[in-house]
Amino acid sequence: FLFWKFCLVVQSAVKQEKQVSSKSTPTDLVTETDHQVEELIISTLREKYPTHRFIGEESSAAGVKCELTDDPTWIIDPIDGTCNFVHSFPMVAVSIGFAVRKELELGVIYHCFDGTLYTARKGHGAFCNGVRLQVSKEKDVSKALILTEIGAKRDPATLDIFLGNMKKLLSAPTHGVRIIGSSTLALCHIASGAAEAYYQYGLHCWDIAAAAVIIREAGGHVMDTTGGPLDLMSRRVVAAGTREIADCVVKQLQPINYGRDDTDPDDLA
Ligand code: 2AM
Ligand code: CA
Ligand code: CA
Ligand code: CA
Repeated sequence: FLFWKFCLVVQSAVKQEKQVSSKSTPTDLVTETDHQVEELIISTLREKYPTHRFIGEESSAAGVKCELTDDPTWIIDPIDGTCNFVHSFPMVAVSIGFAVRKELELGVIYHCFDGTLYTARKGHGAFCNGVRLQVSKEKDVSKALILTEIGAKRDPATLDIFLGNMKKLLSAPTHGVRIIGSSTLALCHIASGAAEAYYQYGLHCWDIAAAAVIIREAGGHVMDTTGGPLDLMSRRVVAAGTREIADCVVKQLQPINYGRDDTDPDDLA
């Protein structure tokens, strides 16, 4: 279906010379392909669904307001793992989520290097290439594999908290902590049961939307780093196969403060 068209653009661009530039910080990278894929996704979906709204990473970077309303909204990360893409490190995905009345309904994530397609629809299960996904049932954090990411913010204070959180989780003890450079694929690994938990500060709604549906439909939990309900605009997330592991991770974390994605005064009150 339409999705293959978007992914083909990423796949063929991987082999070519890339036009790389940086956005907010020198480590916050963007390429021509990020823009090209986002424009292609939005124009294709807009033609099919002219009344729907769109939130996309590169449109938001270009100044389009990132606002989730009650209207049907597509939430798009054209390339998740841009730094990996630039290096041809094989963890790159296209992620598309869909929400209606702020409820996440659909999630599709395509792993551009190995051709795995993760899909989920609320109430209908989660699948990887058509095979049903099931999260890990592990409840003991000492047997857990934990995933996280390093954000674009690399000032000493942020890195101290980041390393402190990792140290606490490693000495909890857990089996290990991994960083793969693609938050959407890391979240897909929680959905498939390949790892027990994921946490991250600094993510945006387009990093989480599609994966949240996939994890929930695979039987897992996606929540705020405080243990409360997920807020897509909060720039914080914990996901886990079981509530027990999620609670253990939440207890270890010291927060890293990022601004919200939107500026809706109701949310800030
Ligand atoms: P991106 O490639 O779409 O920018 C890399 O560390 C992972 O974290 C990627 O999934 C990356 O998405 C995402 N990411 C992007 N900006 C981030 C930020 N400010 N903080 C944390 N993670 C971020
Ligand atoms: Ca980015
Ligand atoms: Ca992303
Ligand atoms: Ca991206």
